[in-house]
Amino acid sequence: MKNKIALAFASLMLMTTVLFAPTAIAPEWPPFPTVQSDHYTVVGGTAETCVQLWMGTLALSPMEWNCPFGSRAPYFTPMVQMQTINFSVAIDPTEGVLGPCVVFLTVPWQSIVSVDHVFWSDTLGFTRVQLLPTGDDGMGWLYLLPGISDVDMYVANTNVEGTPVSLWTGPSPMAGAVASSPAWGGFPDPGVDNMPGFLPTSDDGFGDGIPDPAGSSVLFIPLQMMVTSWNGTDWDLVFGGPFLLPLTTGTAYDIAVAPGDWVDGKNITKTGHPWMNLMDNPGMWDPYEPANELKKWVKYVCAWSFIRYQMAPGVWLDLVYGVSEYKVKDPHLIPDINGDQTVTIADVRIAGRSYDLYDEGIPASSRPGYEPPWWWEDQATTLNPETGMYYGPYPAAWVAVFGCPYTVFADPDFDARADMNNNGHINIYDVRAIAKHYLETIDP
Ligand SMILES: [Ca+2]
Ligand SMILES: [Ca+2]
Ligand SMILES: [Ca+2]
Ligand SMILES: [Ca+2]
Repeated sequence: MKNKIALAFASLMLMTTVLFAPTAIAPEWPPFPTVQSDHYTVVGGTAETCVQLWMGTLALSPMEWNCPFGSRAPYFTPMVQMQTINFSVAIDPTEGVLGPCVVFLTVPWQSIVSVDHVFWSDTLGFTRVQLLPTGDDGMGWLYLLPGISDVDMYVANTNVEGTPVSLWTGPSPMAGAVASSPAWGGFPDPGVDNMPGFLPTSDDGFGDGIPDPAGSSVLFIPLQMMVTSWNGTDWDLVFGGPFLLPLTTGTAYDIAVAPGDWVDGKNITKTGHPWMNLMDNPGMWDPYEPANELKKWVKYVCAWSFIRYQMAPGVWLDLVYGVSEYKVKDPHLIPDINGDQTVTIADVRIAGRSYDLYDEGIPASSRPGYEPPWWWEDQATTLNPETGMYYGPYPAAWVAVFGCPYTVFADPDFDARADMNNNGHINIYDVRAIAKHYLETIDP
């Protein structure tokens, strides 16, 4: 088995080189000029994932709704992920019927900072999951008027004769039709008008049949996932490949259709929130007004999956994921870590409940007195009573050489939302960083 894995990993490394080559996405993307450019930070959010890695007929230990956050709740650490969003002048695709009502968004790839997390995997040992920009810009659509868009994404992902396929599913108006498009780099096809969920044309599978408010939006962020494992001195590439982030301010739903597989039927639903306060001021956005207070915050969500995604000959990945991102514009950034637009005692309490607790995957040397779990020394030969599998594929000799450089499990109740300085430990610094903004609010 060890040799099999080593071989598979070697071919994966070859394969990922190919997969990581940037590919042009959406050549017909409208090149409208940028009139506003703002920096947004993810103040809160979640990422839940179901993962099953296949090597030949060998199904390696699955992770259900807990990866890449192996031993703690799947909250994002605040203030880590960020990006610049460029806003175009408002366009009128209806030639005078509606007036200017669509703004095109561009996310320069150089500005994208995404997930970087270390956790323990029974299969791979200490594992680092990074989501990195591909070299292609993200792109999006923002609808300024109520009722002109239907931006929900209801998708079922399956595998047809070796090829992963995304299908629209109910209540999508195109349930059963293919959703993903090669022309858009695998993202759902926005139709011949190049605008997802734009109702006057209604030429795509976005939506749930209920028109959405002003400030509704779809955003495509092309990322690549890089999974590495710790060999004691460095991170070895395990596998990697494209990671699509199709985001909506509406509802996102995905179900994996993989008869006979562990992930069959796994599904997730997430609900976003339109751009504030465009929602309360439809049509009022003036991109040339320097003092405009609009588009202060937004909640984007994504639900997606890859079924039997081939990472290398004989190696497949089943992956179902749901993501939510609460993005706030920089001048309005406050530690509203529970996402209700005001810093209250509820935010401070999140830090209080987590006080002096440590995250998984932090360097053990930074944690005085840390004792690895009892099975650590014999991880290659000890069966995990919960999974019935060995704790790890690493030879026991590696343990003697490499020691236990990272903590294996998070302390129970560790809550990453409160880790303001992203050091894997909740302490007085974090409490103060939240409390000093007490009662500050984003919405006036
Ligand atoms: Ca369309
Ligand atoms: Ca809708
Ligand atoms: Ca709050
Ligand atoms: Ca901290």
